[in-house]
Amino acid sequence: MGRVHRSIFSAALFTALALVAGACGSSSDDSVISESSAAIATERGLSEADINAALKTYTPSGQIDEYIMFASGGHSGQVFVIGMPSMRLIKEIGVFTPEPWQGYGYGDENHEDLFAAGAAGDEELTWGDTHHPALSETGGDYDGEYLFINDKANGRVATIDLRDFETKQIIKNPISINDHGGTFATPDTEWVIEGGQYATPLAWDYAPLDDYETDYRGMITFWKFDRAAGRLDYDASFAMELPPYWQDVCDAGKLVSEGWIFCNSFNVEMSTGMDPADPENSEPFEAGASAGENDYLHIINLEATTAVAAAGKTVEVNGFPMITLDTVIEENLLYFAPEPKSPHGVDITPGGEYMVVSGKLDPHVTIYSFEKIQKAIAAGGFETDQYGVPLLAFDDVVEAQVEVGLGPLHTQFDDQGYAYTSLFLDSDVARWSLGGPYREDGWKLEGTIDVHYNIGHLATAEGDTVSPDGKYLVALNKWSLDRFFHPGPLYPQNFQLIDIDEPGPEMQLLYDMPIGNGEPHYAQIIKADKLNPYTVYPEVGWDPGTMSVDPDAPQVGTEGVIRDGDNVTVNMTLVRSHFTPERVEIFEGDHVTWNLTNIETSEDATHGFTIPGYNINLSLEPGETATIEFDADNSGVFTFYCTEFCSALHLEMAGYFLVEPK
Ligand code: K7E
Ligand code: CUA
Repeated sequence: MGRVHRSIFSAALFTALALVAGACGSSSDDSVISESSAAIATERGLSEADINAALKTYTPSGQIDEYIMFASGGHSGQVFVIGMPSMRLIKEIGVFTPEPWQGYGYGDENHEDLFAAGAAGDEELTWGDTHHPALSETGGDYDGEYLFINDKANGRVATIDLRDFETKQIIKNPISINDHGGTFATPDTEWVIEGGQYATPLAWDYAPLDDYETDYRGMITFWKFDRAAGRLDYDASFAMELPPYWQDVCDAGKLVSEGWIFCNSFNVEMSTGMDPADPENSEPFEAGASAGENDYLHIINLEATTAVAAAGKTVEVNGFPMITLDTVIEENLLYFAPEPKSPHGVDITPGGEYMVVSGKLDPHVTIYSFEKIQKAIAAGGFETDQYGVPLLAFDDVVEAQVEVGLGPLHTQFDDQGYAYTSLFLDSDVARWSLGGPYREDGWKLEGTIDVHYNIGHLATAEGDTVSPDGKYLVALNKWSLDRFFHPGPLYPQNFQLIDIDEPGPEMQLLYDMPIGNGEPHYAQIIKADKLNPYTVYPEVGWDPGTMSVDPDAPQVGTEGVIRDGDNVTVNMTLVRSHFTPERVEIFEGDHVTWNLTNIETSEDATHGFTIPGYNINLSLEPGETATIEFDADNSGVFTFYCTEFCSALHLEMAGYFLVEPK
């Protein structure tokens, strides 16, 4: 695993550099560029592979990355926006956790509303565990408009608008306290799927573990997306009750399999863990939940399911419609197929023909055929599981198995008919060829590449659309060990960029990017030119909550302090380099509504606003308006100021907030 240092510069490398210099068109001074570059390479001990990697990733100042990766931020609760191939962090989007730079969750009423909507009952939650980002799709391709992401810890989903890269919605699942297999969008983003994970009684209820098989349930929730509103439509959404297996990652069918949803599961053993009162007759989860040879791939007829929900064949659980397991079975909405050894992940091939599943404890990927699944369903005569769900026979639905290595987890696809599977135990990425319509030499391992270390998900460019780009793959590694300076005992994660452009067994490692802020799980990578975000908000007085002008937003000439009894309204504008008004004088105990508008129309002219001692902190981007509301319970003199170094006289962009004691 040690890297090769070459102190003596090779002739081959010198030639490579000369060729590159020639290719750049600077033919008049080829040798000058080559010699100076060669000297740097020699001094730094760079190999030819290092030079190639540098040439493929170095992004000169002012050049925009070709791809944008949206990575979950794991227990940071956020989403990371990363340019590719430079692997530069561009933004961390505040989602389930307050984020101070964006003034996210520090008084802005829009954010207060978001966090309130995401509360679990009375408990306001200020963090999440983001796992699976899902870009909105049109016709099975990313359209660059919205991003969804789940919070595994608390069973929530969020909607992010990619016009301003801000979180617009957080929904707490009313039935399930946790989730995992979300979010996944259907090919036209009609539905956003939130799959479950650890079975519990419905609606966060109580039931003893002795009643696991009768009272605990699995769950998948279908969130209807209203694209015109830019929100998931709570009132048009519903859930599906499932047996208390631990549903895991899901994927939506596409093209030939459009209209179907696939989720893997584990713990069909229904282990309830080690019972300290009865250690002789119980097992820890790691043994109990992987004791059997098979778990069940969940095959859900989405079209039939939405029709059943629309027909009102649901019950209300915590005020939310749910299709009961009995109805699921009666209406033929769900089928199971055996999956080998503790599966994790199901990924649908670009054409939708095959479902790829990996068993964590099986060295193969198992490939199911949608056509065979349909034939098996049509043939009927099934066995069932203990709850009565039809169980398709493994041999009837499997197309192929490919031995890829130890600890296979997730699979992505490229434009050359290859699939890529992460191997957690081997710390490798396996490249293997798809058969059927993809490659003549199908269903065989092509080659592997080392990654560092303990890879979870991987992501290829547009890799889970109907038309993957190939070109790049990012390995999302859990451990980084010897890759970076280690900042104390908590090590960063390691994103490794890999060149997958050349067909055949070889892939080239290009770049290591430390992630020092949470543990990303999945990522999606979109062509940058599909995104069309605002440079400034379209009009001054723009409310990002409604994505329209707020007619009551303060504007030049309407500033001031208005008193109505104990209620004080402050209308304030911000522009380089002053607040209007600069003095706000009120009384202790007043209820304050403070409206602010950044009246700038210049790109990047953001102003911040903080009131010390009140935990208030806003970021007002050009044109943006925001409102804060609070009780002035602390008397004294508070110095509000702009937190963005916006101009030469930025330090003068300040004011006094006087709260006179009663
Ligand atoms: Cu494998 Cu949450 Cu998709 Cu982590 S999950 S790796
Ligand atoms: Cu506005 Cu500093």
